[in-house]
Amino acid sequence: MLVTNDIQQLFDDSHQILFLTGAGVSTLSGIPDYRSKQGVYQGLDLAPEYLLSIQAFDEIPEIQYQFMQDNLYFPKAKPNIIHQKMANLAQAGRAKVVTQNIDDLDVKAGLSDNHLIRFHGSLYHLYTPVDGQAISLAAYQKSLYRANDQAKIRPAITFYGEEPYRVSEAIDWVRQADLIVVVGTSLQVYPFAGLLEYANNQAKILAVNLTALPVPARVHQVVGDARQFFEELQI
Ligand code: CNA
Repeated sequence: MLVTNDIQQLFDDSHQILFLTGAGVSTLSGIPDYRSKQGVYQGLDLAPEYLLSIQAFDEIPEIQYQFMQDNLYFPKAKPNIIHQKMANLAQAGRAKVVTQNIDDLDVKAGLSDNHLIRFHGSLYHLYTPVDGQAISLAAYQKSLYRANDQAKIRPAITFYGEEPYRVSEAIDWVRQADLIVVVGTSLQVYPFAGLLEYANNQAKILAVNLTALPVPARVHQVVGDARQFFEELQI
């Protein structure tokens, strides 16, 4: 049992719930995370922080493109019970979500920008930086380069070395929350990992993750499977 009576009570009593999520909410949908034992970062020849950097997009774009095609793109993946329950609560006006995920599964579960911040963008928004033109996924899957002029295509994700999206809005959402629930993230990537510093003194903070996290003492940690947690949670 991961959801104790006290935890259920916390959800029942809260009006402004904020979920801060990472790759662990999508593993159940068949998308690997980065840092687990089966994660994408295992066995790489290049440092992942370089491979997924803006510098690598400039210097080794074809290697980066192949890596992303092979490891990050899962266009057929479907949202799971975690995305669904977060979306239900958001649609009832009781929750918002700030995610590091770039897989669009929260959008597929029904969330839109007024309840969702995709802090690291989306793999499925593609464009040519040279002129900002939108490119289809089908075209990008065929080639890194636009057919008519060979302009380089990129996804609108936050590469290492770039700024995340909607940072000040995310900070406001953290400040306004009375319950913050961190789910499925190793909290290794900044500035996302620093968002908790903006939590209101009265806010309650929960972290649900397979492994224990380096978080302040005020955070109540639930070490376990997020799927089980959301199955047990009555929301
Ligand atoms: P991470 O560093 O790979 O951490 C994931 C965490 O989730 C780990 O601590 C795991 O133990 C935990 N975890 C995995 N499965 C479960 C589960 N079922 N229940 C509970 N916990 C679980 O990934 P982060 O999200 O922390 O790192 C941030 C990066 C990863 C962001 O820039 C993302 O864009 C990027 N990423 C995104 C996706 C995606 O969009 N689905 C996939 C892989 C990586």
